[in-house]
Amino acid sequence: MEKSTDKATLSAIGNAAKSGIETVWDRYAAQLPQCGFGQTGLCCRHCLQGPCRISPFEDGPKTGVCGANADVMVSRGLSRAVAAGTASHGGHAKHMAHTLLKSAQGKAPDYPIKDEAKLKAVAGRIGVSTEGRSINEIAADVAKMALEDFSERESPLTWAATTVTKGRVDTFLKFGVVPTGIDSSVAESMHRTTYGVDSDPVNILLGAIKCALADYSACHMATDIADILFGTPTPVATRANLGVLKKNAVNIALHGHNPLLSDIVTQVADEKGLNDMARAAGAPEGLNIVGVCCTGNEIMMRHKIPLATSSVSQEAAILTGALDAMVVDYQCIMPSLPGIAECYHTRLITTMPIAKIPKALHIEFHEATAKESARKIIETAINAFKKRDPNKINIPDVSTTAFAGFSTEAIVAALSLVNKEDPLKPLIDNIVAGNIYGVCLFAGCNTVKVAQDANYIAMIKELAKKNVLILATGCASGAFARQGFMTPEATEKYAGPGLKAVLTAVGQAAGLGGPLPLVLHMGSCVDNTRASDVAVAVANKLGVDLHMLPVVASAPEPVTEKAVAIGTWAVAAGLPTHLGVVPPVLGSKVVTEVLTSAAKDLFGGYFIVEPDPVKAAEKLIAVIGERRKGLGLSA
Ligand code: NFS
Ligand code: SF4
Repeated sequence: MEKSTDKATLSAIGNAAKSGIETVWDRYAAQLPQCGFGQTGLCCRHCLQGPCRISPFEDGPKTGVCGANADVMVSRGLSRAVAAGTASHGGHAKHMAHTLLKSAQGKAPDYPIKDEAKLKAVAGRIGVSTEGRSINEIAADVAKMALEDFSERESPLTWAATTVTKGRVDTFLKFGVVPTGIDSSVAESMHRTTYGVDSDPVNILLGAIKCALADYSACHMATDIADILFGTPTPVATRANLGVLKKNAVNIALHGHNPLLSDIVTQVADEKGLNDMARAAGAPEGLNIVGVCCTGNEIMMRHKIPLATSSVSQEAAILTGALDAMVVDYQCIMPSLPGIAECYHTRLITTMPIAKIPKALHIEFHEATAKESARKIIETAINAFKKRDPNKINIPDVSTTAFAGFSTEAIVAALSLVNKEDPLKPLIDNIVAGNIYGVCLFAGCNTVKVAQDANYIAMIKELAKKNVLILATGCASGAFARQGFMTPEATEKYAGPGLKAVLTAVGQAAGLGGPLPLVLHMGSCVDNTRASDVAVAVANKLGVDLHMLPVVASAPEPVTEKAVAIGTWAVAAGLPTHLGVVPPVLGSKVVTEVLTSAAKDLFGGYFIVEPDPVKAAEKLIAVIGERRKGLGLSA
């Protein structure tokens, strides 16, 4: 089994093997073969009469004890995955909304409003008046409206209704999938999938879509508030991969999701006193902050913080022996981390009351005293540095340049250098002319089930050659960053002639003296909504709906329930959405059919499940061709 295509990761895993330390790949091997019932979605533990399993063979049971058949089991399982994903993005967004409110009320002095223009733009969109009002008054109203989106309300969610096309709202209303509360959608999903409630698989799936649209709303809200509090990203050049760790610095990795933690630690790490303290401890280069996973994307875009690694290779950062502290908040943090940290001097620091791990050091992070908590965290890292074992240090000398920070606003700003009056026009004209054949948004994670990054690399080469514009978020960004695809050189090397010409024209107008990078880094997973914002703007300008655009999405190496939720809303938004790993649905013909085919009739979007990356790229190119034909463009 090939573990990774990335040299740095392989080097770090090599360190682990030499020292007898188990990694995620060893634990995966120990699980094989994985259970066939689970893989196909044919097991249920939703009540105490279970667990029940359905036999895929002729002679075994065809229902669980209560009578639930394969379609019910599979649809309920999928629906609960979407609900869990929504709960996660909802928790993240709510945390941001509460902090924005505290900021406006003067109760969170370390979170001043950094981007007033974004605040006013969001306020204008959701109907909060800005005329003659102070920034804090506006912020308080925006935060209150955000918080109102969490519980059951009579009207559609503000963050859904104000951010999609009119056509989408009509479609969602028609099929009864308009969410009326983020948390209440999660609760409703749990209710309808518990023992003896919804037993109609299609109805259960529509419920899952409704919940996924609540997930979309939460993601959009999280992005909006992150920009308000920390600034809307603009393009920056930084570096990616484990080689960004420094032998002569106190290395601190920030891992998890919410910039409420990582942005503050990054800000505090600039303080002279703390850097002097690091130097006094024996680290001539002071403090070196690096990112891991989505929070790494957040600080990469806003502060040029290098991205050490992401997703499936998170353990590798510790395995370099040079990481002094890994600081985490919530989501995608492997429970294995403290066990690995224990083999080194590394301190694993948890910060959130809902996310503790035995053997980690817990330093609780409070918004009211954010910088104080951040200082304590950094001091802990400096103290850990003193205990480094030089014999265990093995930092792979592998890193590459990566351009990041292409927010919607930054993309529009770059395009307006080409056409000031009508920034979207150059983009649309080039799509119409076929210089840009279509757009593919890469999202999601890395999984042990695929050699790390292999699917990303194979797919992007095929798509770029065919002039497909590539956007990326989340750990898809991490993959492209460390593999060197977020550079102008990659554009030169891999882009087809039309795409290269467009990226070069925009890059030159922006004063880069060369093309834009081959992959536009749009941020973390919640920032998938930045990509949908661009699609919505284009659709509105063309006077068509999202399901007609030559835009597709792909999660070639997905892992989490959050990825399932995002994939589901991408389908509801009208995007053909590729998955490179088969989700646990094959046990139900009905569910498989709805997701890969019937969904198209309802929403225009549908899932394309294809583990072979080259075939997947071919399928996406064919779909883009169909969409182009539908718009009367050359295919
Ligand atoms: Ni997205 Fe980000 Fe990464 Fe996957 Fe996890 S960090 S929120 S879920 S693993 S892309
Ligand atoms: Fe079995 Fe039905 Fe209970 Fe599920 S809900 S465990 S299928 S009896």
